[in-house]
Amino acid sequence: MKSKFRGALIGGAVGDALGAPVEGCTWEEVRLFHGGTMRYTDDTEMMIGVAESLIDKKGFDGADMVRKFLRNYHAWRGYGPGTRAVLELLRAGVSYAEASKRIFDGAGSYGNGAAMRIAPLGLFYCDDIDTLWDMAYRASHITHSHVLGKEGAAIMACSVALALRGYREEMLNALLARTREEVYRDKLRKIEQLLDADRQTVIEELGNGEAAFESVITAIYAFIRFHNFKDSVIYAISLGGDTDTIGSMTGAISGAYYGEAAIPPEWVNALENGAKGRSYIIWLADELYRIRFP
Ligand code: R7I
Ligand code: MG
Ligand code: MG
Repeated sequence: MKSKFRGALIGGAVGDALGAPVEGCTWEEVRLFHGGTMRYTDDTEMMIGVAESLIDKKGFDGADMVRKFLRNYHAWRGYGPGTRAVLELLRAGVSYAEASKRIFDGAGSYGNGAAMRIAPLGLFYCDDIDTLWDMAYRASHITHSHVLGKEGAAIMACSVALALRGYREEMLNALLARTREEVYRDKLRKIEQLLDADRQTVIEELGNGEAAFESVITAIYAFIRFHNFKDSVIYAISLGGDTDTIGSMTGAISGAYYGEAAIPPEWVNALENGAKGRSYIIWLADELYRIRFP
């Protein structure tokens, strides 16, 4: 179980860092790339904030999570424009109940920014899916008030919890039993018929974009289609589009399922290891584990 906690956090960071240099590229461009130290992006920086807050507060605490996000924020890690705007509002003192509702003309964001950071919550509340679903909505609201942004994050959190508990394809029915939004239900139902599909069909049917409903189900699909960590994450990135985020979410789910030992050591060793780098992320995973399974 401890190895699975590490797998989820390091797996997410590695998927993010592998996908980062090719974010927005086509598969043809992805193939032309690679080498060097791998830097993670906003996906992992925010995941670290979620983990830190859960550890400090021994559970979800919105005001504290806001503080963690602001303390860790480095614009150069490549935040989405909506999240950047919300973090500025929060820094200016707007309450976190309000800030996320002010963007996209009051619609709130349905970007994948809430889903991409949620893995630690899935680990923390792994044994209580009702509470997990509710907490995922609350943790998402800090930056993503659109219901599709929250639902995507709840599905991602639930996938991590189910993977930790040994679910693979069986997670699809468990997710369908929870998910209310039709765009997600529709894509979850398609996964089993797409297991041999070519890339173009997968991109058309499931998506590879920055909207949560264009990427969360794609990450679950990449986990289910292959039978080891490496193949799933390489496949996720090979779809092009929002590569760091789909790579990160696939890495987190796969890491929770297979454990730390399944992650290629050359990937882990290439991951940046300065302040809040690889060693710190492993420490966060161990702390979360220690709190949940004392
Ligand atoms: O969701 P968010 O934090 O973005 C995360 C992405 C990941 O790929 C990271 O790796 C990083 O690169 O950014 O940031 P948002 O700006 O809230 O949402 C992402 C995008 O989704 C936006 O830039 C919009 O293009 C789109 N989007 C919307 N468009 C119209 N109306 C999100 N919500 C809306 C909306 O309500
Ligand atoms: Mg990113
Ligand atoms: Mg991204």
